[in-house]
Amino acid sequence: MIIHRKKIVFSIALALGLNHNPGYGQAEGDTALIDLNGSNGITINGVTVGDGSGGAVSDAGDFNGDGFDDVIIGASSADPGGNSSAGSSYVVFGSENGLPNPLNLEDLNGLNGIVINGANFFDYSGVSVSAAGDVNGDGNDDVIIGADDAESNGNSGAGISYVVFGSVDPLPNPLNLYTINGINGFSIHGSESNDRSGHSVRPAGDVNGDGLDDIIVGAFRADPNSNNQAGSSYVVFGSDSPFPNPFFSTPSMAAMVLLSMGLLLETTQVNQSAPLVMSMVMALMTSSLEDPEPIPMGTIQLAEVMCCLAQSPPQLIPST
Ligand SMILES: [Ca+2]
Ligand SMILES: [Ca+2]
Ligand SMILES: [Ca+2]
Repeated sequence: MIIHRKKIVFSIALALGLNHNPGYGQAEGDTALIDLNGSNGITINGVTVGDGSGGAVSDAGDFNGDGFDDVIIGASSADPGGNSSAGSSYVVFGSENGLPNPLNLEDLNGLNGIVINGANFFDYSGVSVSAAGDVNGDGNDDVIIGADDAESNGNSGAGISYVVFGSVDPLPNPLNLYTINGINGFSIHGSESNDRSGHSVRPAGDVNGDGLDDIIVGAFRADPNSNNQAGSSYVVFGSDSPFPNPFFSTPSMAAMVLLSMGLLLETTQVNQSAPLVMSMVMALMTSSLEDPEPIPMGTIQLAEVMCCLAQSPPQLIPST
């Protein structure tokens, strides 16, 4: 801890031009960030004033499948397409040929990396970024991007997290998150206003041991069981069956799926479009039928719904 503080102090001193010589706060052999020269590391610079690139950083696995690890950088205050703070995230591809130093994010061209832009203004996409593992089991590493201020299903600040599937084939550059369609990735929508789901996103390993990587999404301002801002976290299991998109967010959305299968009679809970219902039903129908587990009606929780959609569908019990 003390060492870290020294490094921080030293970095500040450098930034202020107070000290350019090793000695103050820098032990022999330390490397100041300003000394990165391309052979010992590189600097990656943001595009525009106020973008805030580097507010979140992570490894990105091997997103483009070329055998070299990639990184992902969030700039949640970026204004892609003039949309204030829609946010941008940048996947920078690793390379055996060396990377420019500094690497300017505006130079990403689809070959050396891609830009992933937020869907709507003030979504703050890229507030969290991470490798996701291989969520869909196609052999390519995927990434996950949080947009914790995004509106979901009319709920402001519910938050949306986007899993973008990696690919060896070139992806559009820029890739806009509003084009995520269930084939190139899927979106995980928060439940209630101001849940801020996606404020944190991380890979979860393989929690359920099915060989597919899982992810975890944090909603630190969720109010489970009427406990104000007790917070909720959601583990979403990977699946090699098609994901519904958007991924259900609320119990009422789950109810729609069940209703559409003739298993729930509470029509007041249906308020979504037919295509969305159909996509969810298709996901259910194409999922594995192994190890069904009954889920009682009326007690549908988000995590259980995620389970039933992402993994094997449960044996549904009709409402009485
Ligand atoms: Ca790569
Ligand atoms: Ca994948
Ligand atoms: Ca798994």
